[in-house]
Amino acid sequence: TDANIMKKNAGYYAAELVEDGMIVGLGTGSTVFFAMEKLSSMINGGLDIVGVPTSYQAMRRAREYGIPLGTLDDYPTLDLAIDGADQIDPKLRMIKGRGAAQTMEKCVCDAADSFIVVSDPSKLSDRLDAVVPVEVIPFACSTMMETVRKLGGVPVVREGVKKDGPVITDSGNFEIDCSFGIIKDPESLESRLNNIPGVLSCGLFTQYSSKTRVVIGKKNDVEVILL
Ligand code: DER
Repeated sequence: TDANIMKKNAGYYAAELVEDGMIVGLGTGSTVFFAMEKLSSMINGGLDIVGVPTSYQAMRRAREYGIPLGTLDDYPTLDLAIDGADQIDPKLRMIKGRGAAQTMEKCVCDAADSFIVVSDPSKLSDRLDAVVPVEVIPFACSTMMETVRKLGGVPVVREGVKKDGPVITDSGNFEIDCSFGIIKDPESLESRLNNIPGVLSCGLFTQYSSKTRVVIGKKNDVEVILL
């Protein structure tokens, strides 16, 4: 499909930014998979890298592609992190977490010198108004949802599709999808959500714009946006 062609163009372009000897954060989601596919053939061609996966799924897929893996524990700082996003505004602030992996994705993004976001035109928006996923320990879930309501949000526990009951994240917690409508001050909303007791992370990524390059896959090429 056209969407896959655009994702593939973005992913392949991002992979070609990876240099020999780099430690590379590997994000979660369908677009990053194309970057992994390209890295796999570059590794067959002699590229020597270590990948740090952001989820069980990213780890599994990287293994299938033969990408040597390490952990954030082994490599506390990374050269590059390649990840996807759900919504990106003109200041390169973004919302992530559709895949319920944003907690470890944010750790890997934070550890990286440079953040490469692989996406397609559908992710770009003049303002942030997408659902904000928030990972919370089950113990605190109901109280946290009350606090989200007081912040003007509508919280919904993310339910499994092939599992009865809530989605359980790779860290064993719940993911709460919070709708706020148009988010006028994403920085302060991110810190308010982060500070709710029991919350591990939220999908607002507003602190990384200066080290971010957004690669927008198009049908025949890519557009790279940076501040
Ligand atoms: O969950 C995430 O944060 C993923 O990166 C997601 O936002 C992007 O997934 P996609 O590349 O399949 O759209």
